[in-house]
Amino acid sequence: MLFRSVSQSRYEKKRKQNSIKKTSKSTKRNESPTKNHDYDDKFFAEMEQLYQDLNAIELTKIIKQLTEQINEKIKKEEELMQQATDKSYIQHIVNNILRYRNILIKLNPAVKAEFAKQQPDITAWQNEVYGWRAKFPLGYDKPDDGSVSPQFVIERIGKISGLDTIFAAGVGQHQMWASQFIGYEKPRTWLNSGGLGTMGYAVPAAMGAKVGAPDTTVWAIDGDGCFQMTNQELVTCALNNIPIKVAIINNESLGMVRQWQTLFYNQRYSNTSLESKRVPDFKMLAEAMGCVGLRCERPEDVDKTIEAAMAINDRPVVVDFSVYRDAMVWPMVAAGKSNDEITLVKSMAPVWDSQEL
Ligand SMILES: Cc1ncc(C[n+]2csc(CCOP(=O)(O)OP(=O)(O)O)c2C)c(N)n1
Ligand SMILES: [Mg+2]
Repeated sequence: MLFRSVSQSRYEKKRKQNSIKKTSKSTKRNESPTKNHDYDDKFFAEMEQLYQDLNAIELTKIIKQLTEQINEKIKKEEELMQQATDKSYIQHIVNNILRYRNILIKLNPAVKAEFAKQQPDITAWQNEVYGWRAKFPLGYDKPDDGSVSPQFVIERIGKISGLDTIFAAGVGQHQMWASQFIGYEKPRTWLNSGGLGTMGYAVPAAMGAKVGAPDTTVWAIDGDGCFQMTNQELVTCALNNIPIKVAIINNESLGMVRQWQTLFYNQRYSNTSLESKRVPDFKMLAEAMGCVGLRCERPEDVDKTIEAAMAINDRPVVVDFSVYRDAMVWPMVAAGKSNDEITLVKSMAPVWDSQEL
C-alpha cells in the first residue's frame, strides 16, 4: 500500500514535470518549428516502471490519465504537421505519432491482464450451461419433400468459408439460423442488428466490412424479404470493386412473421407470401447489377454452389438458395411468456430438473 501511494505520488510528480517540459517545448515549437523535438522516451520508460506494482483500479486510473496525455502529444504533433513542409521533418513527425500510438495499443492489454487476475471462478456456472447444451443440443429436421433445408445451407457456408470469414445477416429466420449454425470463434466476425431488427442491414453491412477488411471473405446471409430492401447497394459494390458474397435464403416468405402466423394465428397467412421463387429472378437481378448470379435448388448442389461462390473474388456474387418454406426457428419464447417457458419445438417445452426450476 505504501509502495502504491509512493508510486502514485511519483507518477503525479513526473506528470507535472512532464507537462511543464511539454509547455515550454511547445511554446518554442510554435515560435519556430524545429527538427530537433523528440519522442519522449524517458517519460514513458519511467511510466512503464510504475505499472509494475499497481492494482487494476490504480492502473486503470493512471492509464486513463496517460492516455489523455498521449492524445495531447499526438494532437500537438498533428498541429506541427500542418505547418511542416520539409519532407524529412514530416517523416520525423509521422514516426513520433506512430510511436505514441503504439503506446496506446500497448496499454490496452496491460489493463486487460490486470483485470483477468481478478476474475471470479465461474467454472460451476459454465458446467451448468455445458450440461444444458448436452441435454438440449441444437439441431434441425430435414424437409420431407426433398427440398433444401435453410439451416443446412447456412451451416455449410460457415464450414466451407472458414473461421476468419465475416458474416452479416438481415432480420428474420435466416438471422437466427445464422447465429445458431455458424460456429463463430473469432470476435468481430458476426455483424448483426440484433434486437433493433433492421431489415435490409445485411448487404450494406457486408459492404462496409469488406471495405474495412478487403482480404477477408465477407458473406451476407440475407432473407428474400430483407434483400429486396437494400440490394441496390450491390451496384456500389460492383462499381467500386467490393466483392462481397450474398446468400439469399429464399423461403419465398417473410418467414419469421409466417412462423408466428403458423403457430399462433391458425395458419391465416396475411401478407407474408412474397412469391420470390418466381419474382424477382434474383440471379438475373444480381447480373443486372454487375454481380455474378448463381442459383441452388437441390441439397446435393449446396456445397458445390458455395465453392463456386468462394472462387469468385473479382466481383460481388449473389446466390439464390431456394429453401424449404416451412422450416422454423427453435427454440423460441412466445410473446408475453417468460424465458423459462421456452419452447423447444412445437408445443414441447424442455424438461427441467426439479432443482433447476
Ligand atoms: C424494416 C422492417 N420491417 C418489418 C420488420 C418485421 N419483420 C421482422 S422479420 C420479418 C421477415 C423478414 O423476411 P425475410 O427477409 O424473408 O427473412 P426470413 O424470416 O424469411 O428468413 C419482418 C417483416 C422489420 N424487422 N424491419
Ligand atoms: Mg424469407
